[in-house]
Amino acid sequence: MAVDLLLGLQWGDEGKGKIVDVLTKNYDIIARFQGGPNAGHTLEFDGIKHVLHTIPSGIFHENAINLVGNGVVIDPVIFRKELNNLDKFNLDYKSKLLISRKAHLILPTHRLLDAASEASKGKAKIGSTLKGIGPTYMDKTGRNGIRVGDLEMENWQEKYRALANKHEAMIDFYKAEIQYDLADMEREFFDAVERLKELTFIDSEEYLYQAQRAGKSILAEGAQGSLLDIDFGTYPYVTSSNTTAAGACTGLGVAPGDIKEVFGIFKAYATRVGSGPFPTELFDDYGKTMAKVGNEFGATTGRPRRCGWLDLVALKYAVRVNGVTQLMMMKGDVLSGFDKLKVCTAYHYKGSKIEHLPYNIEAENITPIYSEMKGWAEDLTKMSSTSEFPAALNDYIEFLEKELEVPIKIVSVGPDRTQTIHR
Ligand code: 2SA
Ligand code: MG
Repeated sequence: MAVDLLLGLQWGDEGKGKIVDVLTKNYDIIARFQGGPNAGHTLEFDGIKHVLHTIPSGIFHENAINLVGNGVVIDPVIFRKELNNLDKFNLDYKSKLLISRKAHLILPTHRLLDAASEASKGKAKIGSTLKGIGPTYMDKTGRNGIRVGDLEMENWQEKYRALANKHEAMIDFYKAEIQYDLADMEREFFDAVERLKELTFIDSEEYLYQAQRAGKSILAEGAQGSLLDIDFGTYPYVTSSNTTAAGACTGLGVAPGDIKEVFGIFKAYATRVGSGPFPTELFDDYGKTMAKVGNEFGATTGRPRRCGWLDLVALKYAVRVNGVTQLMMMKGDVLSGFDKLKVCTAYHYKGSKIEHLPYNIEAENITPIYSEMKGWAEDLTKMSSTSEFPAALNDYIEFLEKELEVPIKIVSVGPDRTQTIHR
């Protein structure tokens, strides 16, 4: 059996959590392969909204195994909170939530380093989620990190102490004015580690290999979005992992040839949370309406998200880098009532028109070139089949398919599981 991938094609918050939840019935295993509790994956069903950060979005299905892969970074404190939330729903997750031994741990001092680094950057800050993501991946690539498998060793606390001491010296180096009580944070951390240890740690690459041999189907769930990829995103305003398709190979240990479908998920408009370039960003009433109707606030930090028109230059780039085979368009319902819609199809860049994403997409270099389209007035949220779609929505979808050269197979018309229309 093959591995399918589901990835965000913009700056995150495309609706990956919702679609993974919808697709889980088709899979035996749902696996996260990168990122950590910076992610906020929102699922809605039976009138309840759930936000997951580290735990894969298949957890609410009885039969699916949910795997936190080696490419993920785990904060035991946040993980425990997520488990406590699941407890409220009497969910028996113990047998179906597995953790890779090779996943790295976010320590309390990683969070402090994230805060100190951001404070030291002033206006140039990344706008990170302050969850310690960057410093944890730095320790991973710097070969200093502590992994889940270390928790099974006798001496892991010595390793912890040595690393935390080093971090404290680094925090001093930043001279950042951050207030903290490390002893308190550590108490919370060590408590939470005990909870984490109640779960099953596995050699996940071996597990996935055997699962594939046994004919099991696997869905890899991306976090953040392609434009936040450490290599292909709008560097340095990116996250610290590979959010693109290749990240699933390194973050799970699956072979490139085993990947079959690549589901690319995008919003019918664009949003970004945190700093960094955003060529189609809107500061007018259209943008404000998107933010308000779309309820555009960070699911992890609560920060307001910046909103703008759909950027096809950036979207094409993401489709190509990921090898997307099927597209899913989210939040078309938010655009109901717009008298017109704009889609960016090219950029004016240093005096000429270009149709690819250049090295530097800072606002001063780029003016988006738009195609204007008709909007639709109809409320989409109660629709259950494409036959109900207004003509202007069909035109919008067909225009995007033609430009992107990939079919749009799902159109989401609201946050609930049931508001999902297959084409
Ligand atoms: P970090 O914390 O080091 O990964 O931040 C680096 C940049 O990556 C952005 N980032 C995100 N962008 C959108 N959604 C994310 N998850 C949360 C959500 C974000 C939130 O679902 O809403 O609640 O604010 C996410 N995670 C990281 C981040 O904004 C920085 O630009
Ligand atoms: Mg999100």
